[in-house]
Amino acid sequence: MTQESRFLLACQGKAHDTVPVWFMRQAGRYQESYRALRTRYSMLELARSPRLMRDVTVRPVEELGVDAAILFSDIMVPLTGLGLDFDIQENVGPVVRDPIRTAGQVAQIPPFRSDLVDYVYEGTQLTVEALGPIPLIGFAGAPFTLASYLVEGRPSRTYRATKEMMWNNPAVFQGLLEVLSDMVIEHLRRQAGAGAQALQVFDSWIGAVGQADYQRAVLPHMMRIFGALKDLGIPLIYFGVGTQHLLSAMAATGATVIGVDWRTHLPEVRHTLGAEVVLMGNLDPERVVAGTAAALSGAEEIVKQMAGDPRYIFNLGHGVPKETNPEVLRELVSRVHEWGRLGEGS
Ligand code: 1CP
Repeated sequence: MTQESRFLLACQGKAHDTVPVWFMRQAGRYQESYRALRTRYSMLELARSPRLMRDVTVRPVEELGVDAAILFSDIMVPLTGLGLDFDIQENVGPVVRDPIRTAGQVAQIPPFRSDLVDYVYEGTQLTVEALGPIPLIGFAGAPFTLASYLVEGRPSRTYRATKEMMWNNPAVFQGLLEVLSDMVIEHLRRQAGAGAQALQVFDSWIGAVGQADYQRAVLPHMMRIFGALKDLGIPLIYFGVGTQHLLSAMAATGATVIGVDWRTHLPEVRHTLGAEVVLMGNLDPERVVAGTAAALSGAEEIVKQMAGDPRYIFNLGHGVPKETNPEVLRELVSRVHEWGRLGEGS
């Protein structure tokens, strides 16, 4: 009998041996193996090759001993299936050739053609085969976070053009979130069809939106997305940064797991959201850059507060920074497993 994954058991609130751990951006620049590959291939070349995708996805599992893998891709990748042109620029991030600002541009976006990104699903299948008992998390960007890149044209910290569209052209903004939501649903369903055992929706920049605007302009789309994935019967993770004011609404979307950043106190989030929802987080990513002592002291505090909670998964509060020493992450994984065992009931 194969050992059941502690990550999947925690997602279901079922008994498991210790606190599961994985890291957002566990594949990336902090790894020597990734930097070596990037001298030969661009980020998008890696993400468009099923075999390279598989190799990059599997490596952190081998190197760190984490309990889940996340598909190596990017939230921008499926936009190809909407006929939208973008690039991932060195030290910048996603850049969109023709930022979307008008009703005409939104009306011209064709329905999502998942066959144009079949390499994602082929890579998913290859990766699941290679991972064996370790589950694979498929993912997509959430409509607001995707819209922020499409409307701004590049990474932004104010989201000014996106918010202007939300307030000044609500019908256009709603139309855009609608086509993006359709894409997200289909893209995630195809990853599940190819074997992904859990799905995560990254709404990284949603924390910039106020509570009332979230309820009015974004929440209906998120409810539609999670509602449309429910019949898959696999864990659905919803993550954002700076979301303290949105957590109750996020938990009402139908997501099984809520990922929270380092600003929140997890026992307080548990108290607010109740016992049913699975919580994931939330070590300050800067702690792993600061070194082993800072990482372990922060993690020990979190794990000792949450161990014994059957619906808890350890992660950082956001992605692994590229300046991280992999040795710190390796040590972190083994200590979280050790502390998590102490707290588990039975
Ligand atoms: O090689 C490179 O150039 C490295 C940069 C890089 C990497 C490693 C980008 C450009 N994307 C990725 C891979 C990636 N992106 C993964 C798989 C790796 C893993 O997690 O193990 C995932 C899940 C993403 C998702 C993603 N892309 C998000 C959501 C997660 C998050 O970090 O908030 C976002 C916001 C993006 C956009 C993006 N792509 C790349 C960068 C540098 C950014 C952020 C730009 C910004 O600051 O706005």
